[in-house]
Amino acid sequence: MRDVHARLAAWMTRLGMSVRVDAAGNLRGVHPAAPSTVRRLLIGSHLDTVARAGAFDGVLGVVLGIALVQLLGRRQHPFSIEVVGFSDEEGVRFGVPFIGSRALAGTIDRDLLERRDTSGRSVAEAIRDYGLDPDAISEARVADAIGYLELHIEQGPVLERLNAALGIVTAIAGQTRAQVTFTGMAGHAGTTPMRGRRDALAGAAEWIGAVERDAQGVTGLVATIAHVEVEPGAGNVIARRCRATIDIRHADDGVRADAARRMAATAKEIASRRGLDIEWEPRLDQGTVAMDPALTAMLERAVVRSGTPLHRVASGAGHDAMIMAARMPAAMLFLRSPGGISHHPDESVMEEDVAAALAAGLNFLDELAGTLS
Ligand code: HGY
Ligand code: MN
Ligand code: MN
Repeated sequence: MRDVHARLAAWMTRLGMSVRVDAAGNLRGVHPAAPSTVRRLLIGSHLDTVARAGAFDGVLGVVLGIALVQLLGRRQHPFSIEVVGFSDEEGVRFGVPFIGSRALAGTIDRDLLERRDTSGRSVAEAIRDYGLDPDAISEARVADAIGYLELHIEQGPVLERLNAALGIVTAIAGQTRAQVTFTGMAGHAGTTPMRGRRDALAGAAEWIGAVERDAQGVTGLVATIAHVEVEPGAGNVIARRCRATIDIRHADDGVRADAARRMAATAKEIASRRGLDIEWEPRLDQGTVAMDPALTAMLERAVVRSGTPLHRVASGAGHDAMIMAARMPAAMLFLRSPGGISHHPDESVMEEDVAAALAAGLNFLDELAGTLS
């Protein structure tokens, strides 16, 4: 993150932007407006990634924000532009996402600062380790922005299937995340009869299959169990404990909540039948968020003016825009993901789509300025 901050801060500074890192580790560069106004547009995305990620998820939106400032040159709009590189959107390290954007939205609480990573370091300690002051986190909050724009890869197959360069995001699907712990009893793999075992991993495995079958049966529902920790983890010892993360998403909050309830009940049923203890620890219950109609209409006009065909698409992936939307009008523009590939080293973008996004972005700034003057 230090390297990314240094590289992007150098680009921002060269463009005359004032650059800082706030108490949540967000990189923030401000391009001043015409002197007479204090209004501010935020353009941002996240700089953190998942493990073994691609090179565009998140960072593309920050670099495109800087590129828009560069393309503006001496042109001034009746609002300043703040480009934000959020510090932690994926939630990989602490199990809860959107830490950076929650600091700007002012929704970080003590619980979040106390969450610990697998080495036992808390969010607050990690902030201190980086050389920042977690007690100053409230200063990261943005109170007066006129809006938030996020440019991001689609991370799915829709735009490619439509042979479309860009997509206007209508809404961002809600997500439920939890950690589920099955606890049984360790035992000797060679001497313990199969009948009567309290095998935590076997119980979790039965649950994982049941979750997949459940989600396959509901249109638009996705449920993913992708991180499993087994104790003691020796090949000749029956697993005493198995911790698994579950990630459930659907555009309709009711469908998602019902699925979460069903999948928790299934875990409980399997655990009791197998003599296992079960613990379901909620990590996130984020509702579906619609993008702001007025800002999205400006984005649509901007795309049409740039000559790119207009397509609207819902987002299955979560984004900082869903957090910022709680505090200000938010809009998102997707770029096509070749092969629908993301969260994978082969993630890519097409240069002509990046050019289309920048053209639309510049038109969006004009559209926004037109509504203010
Ligand atoms: O998980 C997501 O939806 C995003 O990549 N943070
Ligand atoms: Mn991601
Ligand atoms: Mn992302």
